[in-house]
Amino acid sequence: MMAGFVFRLYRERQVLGTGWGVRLGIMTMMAISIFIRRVMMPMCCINMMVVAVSSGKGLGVVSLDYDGDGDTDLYVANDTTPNFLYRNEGGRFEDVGIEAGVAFNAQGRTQAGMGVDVGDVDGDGRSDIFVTNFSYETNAIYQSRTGGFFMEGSVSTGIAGVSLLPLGFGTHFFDYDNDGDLDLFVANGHIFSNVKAFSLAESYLQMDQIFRNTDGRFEVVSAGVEVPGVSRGSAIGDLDGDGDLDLVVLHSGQRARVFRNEGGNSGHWIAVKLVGGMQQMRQGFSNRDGIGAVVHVSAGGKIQVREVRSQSSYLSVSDLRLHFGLGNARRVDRIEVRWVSGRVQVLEDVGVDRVVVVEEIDVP
Ligand SMILES: [Ca+2]
Ligand SMILES: [Ca+2]
Ligand SMILES: [Ca+2]
Ligand SMILES: [Ca+2]
Repeated sequence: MMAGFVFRLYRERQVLGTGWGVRLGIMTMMAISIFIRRVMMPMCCINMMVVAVSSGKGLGVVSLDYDGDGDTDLYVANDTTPNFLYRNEGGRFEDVGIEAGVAFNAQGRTQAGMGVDVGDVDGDGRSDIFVTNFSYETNAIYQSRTGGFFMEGSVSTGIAGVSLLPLGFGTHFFDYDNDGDLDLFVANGHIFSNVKAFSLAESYLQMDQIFRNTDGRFEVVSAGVEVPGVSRGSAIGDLDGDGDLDLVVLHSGQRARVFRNEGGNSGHWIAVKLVGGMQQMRQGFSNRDGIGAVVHVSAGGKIQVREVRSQSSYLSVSDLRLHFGLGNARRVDRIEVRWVSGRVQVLEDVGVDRVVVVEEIDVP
């Protein structure tokens, strides 16, 4: 079905160039810099601690506080081996993927596990996990339940059938229509250029997918991203600053594509940018970008939650600002920021359609 508005393929060009290309180039360099400083360096240390007890074929990785205890845990999507959920135990990490229900699909099988993202798709305040997989595998959505457990719900959410043939890589939970719930993007493309020679139902070039969220169920909509390609990484951000999230998709052997969101800003929105106290080298404060902080936004009778992270999708980094679609809500009742330092800051009665910068301070 049609989405009511579309993403417009703005440019299909080399990443580095002029105009949009320069912005993308800067974004890419910033992303790499952030990834190295905020992810790779900490991950090196983490791996030294956990690799002795777990081995897998990791492709996708994402951080999240899955148990809500205030420290950052890690999820790793593995290729054909059980996925890991590393619970943070005071700086050491223990793999609890199997007992938490996020290691296998609903049939108890391992899958290919490429891209991964985290978001609260059903509004219960707990993070759900999404993983893209190979062709003839469904993409997996691990829905949070109480007690730190998850249920794989690709069938019940409507994702299974339409993800069976495509081979997924990059992915995002994002509220593309600003109506207050998290929709889903999946970048698709096969890894075998000659796949037609042995599988007539498959193709090397595939179309990306937008899934619209309606009360926790997902339906593929025609939103303009259905351009055949060999998609791999993807990133989101409001590139043109008009209040809706745009898309950048990288391709194997092809130019990058920029999809500008045309009409997603019909609903109100707010974006939250965090600046941790370590920006001023203050000991005991949070990292500069607020990575790991959890933000609750209350507006229009709904509470939405996001967590700042610098990695998701597949080999990609998106804008670190947290974007919340607000629908018809004209004010935000409350913004609560829970920093990784343990500090909690609250803003009340905040205007919409703007970027709010929250700097970490000591609150009396
Ligand atoms: Ca935790
Ligand atoms: Ca949830
Ligand atoms: Ca939405
Ligand atoms: Ca935009």
